[in-house]
Amino acid sequence: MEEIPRDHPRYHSLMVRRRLVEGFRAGLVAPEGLLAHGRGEALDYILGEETTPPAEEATRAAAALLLLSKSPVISVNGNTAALVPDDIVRLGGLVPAKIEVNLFHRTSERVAKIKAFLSAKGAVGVLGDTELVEIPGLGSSRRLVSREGIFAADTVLVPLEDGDRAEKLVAMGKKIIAIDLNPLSRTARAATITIVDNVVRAVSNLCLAVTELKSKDQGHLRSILEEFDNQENLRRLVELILRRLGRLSGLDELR
Ligand code: PTJ
Repeated sequence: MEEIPRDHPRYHSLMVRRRLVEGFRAGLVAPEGLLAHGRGEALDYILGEETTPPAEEATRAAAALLLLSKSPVISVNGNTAALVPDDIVRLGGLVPAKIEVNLFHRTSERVAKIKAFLSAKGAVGVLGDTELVEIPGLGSSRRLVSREGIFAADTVLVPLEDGDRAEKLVAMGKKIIAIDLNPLSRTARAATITIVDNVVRAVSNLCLAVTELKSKDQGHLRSILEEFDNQENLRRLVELILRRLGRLSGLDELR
């Protein structure tokens, strides 16, 4: 691939794109994953390409929830595997949480490639290819989940979801942590906790928050959760977007 000059103003963003394209060429990422990333990039651009205070709060609440859970699972799709494989493996070890490959555009070949890729990064016992059962009422291939993984989980971390699975998992009584740059998406609205941030920053921040909170007692973790209100957090994010666009367009009253 051609060299990206380090002094390019969009260097970081171009390097993230490169990781995704390499993941696509290696058979980890679905073609649709490239399109989904473009949508995410546009929202990230509007959010200033940085972790916002509401996202920080959501990340802290998510870390508390993961640590309080008895059987947490990290659901991994093609984009997540290509963009943050090391952080996913690290997070799985820190919590600890099981890792399960779960794809919307599912092929057994891509599941196997993602599993092998994560295993080569140090993940142990990656789920998603055997002992599959169905999430009730879900039509997409995402319904196929591991019996001892997502199906049995009390909390599922779902980076970059595509819509209705989060709702169905909540209906099954599970707690859902979504990572989604779109605060208006169905996933963001349905989740117990939504981290509106780029997965590239969010998973690494989650690792930091879990490390910090790991030594705290359960009462402390519960109080973090009780203080967190997902709908209010999403509302603040939309407000933040409005203010930012207002500032950029020079509309004083929105400053
Ligand atoms: O690997 P597969 O087969 O499971 O497919 C994965 C994709 C992402 C293609 C599939 O889940 C899909 O089609 O997702 P959607 O419906 O495009 O939704 C993805 C959501 O993630 C959108 O709300 C995007 O804004 C958001 N998103 C995209 N890139 C990022 C992101 N959120 C956080 N960080 C990103 N880098």
